[in-house]
Amino acid sequence: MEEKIITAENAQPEKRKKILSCIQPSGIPTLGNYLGALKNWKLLSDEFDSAFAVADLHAITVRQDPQKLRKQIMEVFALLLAIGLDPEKNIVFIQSQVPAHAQLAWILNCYTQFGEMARMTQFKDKSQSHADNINVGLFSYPVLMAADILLYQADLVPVGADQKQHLEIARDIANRFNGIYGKTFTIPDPYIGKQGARVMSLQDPTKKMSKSDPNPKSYVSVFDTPETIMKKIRSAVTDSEGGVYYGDGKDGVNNLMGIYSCCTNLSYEQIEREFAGKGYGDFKNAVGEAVVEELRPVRERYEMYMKDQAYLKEVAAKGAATASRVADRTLSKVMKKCGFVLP
Ligand code: ATP
Ligand code: LTN
Repeated sequence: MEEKIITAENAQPEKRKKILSCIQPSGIPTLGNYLGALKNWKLLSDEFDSAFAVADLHAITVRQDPQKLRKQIMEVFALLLAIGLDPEKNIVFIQSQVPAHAQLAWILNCYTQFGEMARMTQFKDKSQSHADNINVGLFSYPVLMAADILLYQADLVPVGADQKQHLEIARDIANRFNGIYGKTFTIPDPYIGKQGARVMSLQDPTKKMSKSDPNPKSYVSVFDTPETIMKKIRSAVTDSEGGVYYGDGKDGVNNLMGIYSCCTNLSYEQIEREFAGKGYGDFKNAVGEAVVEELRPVRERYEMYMKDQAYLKEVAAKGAATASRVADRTLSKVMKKCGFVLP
């Protein structure tokens, strides 16, 4: 058989995979958001064609104060730059500035079943914690998330473990649409980093650390000062036994070990060796210091970006224009397939 010689002319460059992820501006991001999602985004952004957004449309599924929301959107946008995402190489944008997200979400709503949404764990949890406002947006939240992902034909979606169920729905919706109309959407895979996939609350280590938790002692915010971080980690709930090792019934210690491991790259065995014969006081001090050092450069860059709001707005507008070009291509394809008449 004739051997095919690959030359510069006939080479089919392997298509770079695409990733997309978003974070809600529903409060100040926590160490959980950072270790579970943002840190991976930076690592992956060097390797993939990437788009990252502030999911502000998602944030209004829970009642927000307009002034606070406006502030938080810009804070989280500044944070995306502070973690090192390069807006020249990645698409970094604000979801509501790209109308295609809301447009595709409406269409996909009509290809999603009521029963599929009703069994979403996050919907059940949030309907309990916001019993006075179980709005339809909260219910169809995963459809908007599917629209975010499918518009960019993302291959991979880096998220924390809590978002796995929403990713499965996005895949189901995409498969269903492709089944009816022929291949339209790339089927996305979740990318869930091993460590930090689920950082737990410092006050109740059976619950995930959440930026909307009413008790600020339960989370470390990425903008907390070193003193606050040390105080919060020192008051983290552990157990009365005293040994630093990973095990059943040691949720608090397991959580701190996970955090320490993410910040230092040490394995659990190495951590157990480091703290053999030592108490929780020494351990918590070491965890606190590791977290302070991990977040220090992020906080410093964040403070620098926040001083220049005009620059942030300009970067966001450019990001939205680029995002719209990509998203509109997919939206037009979908609209044609559904039978709409394009202008
Ligand atoms: P809220 O608490 O307002 O519901 P959230 O922090 O859970 O918000 P997002 O802001 O949308 O949710 O999350 C952004 C990313 O951070 C997602 O990929 C999510 O999986 C991840 N994430 C959130 N909390 C944690 C956590 N405790 N541990 C690991 N990853 C997390
Ligand atoms: N629901 C997500 C935030 C989010 C998202 C997305 C994540 C909105 N749209 C698209 C990945 C891809 C959450 O993490 N709570």
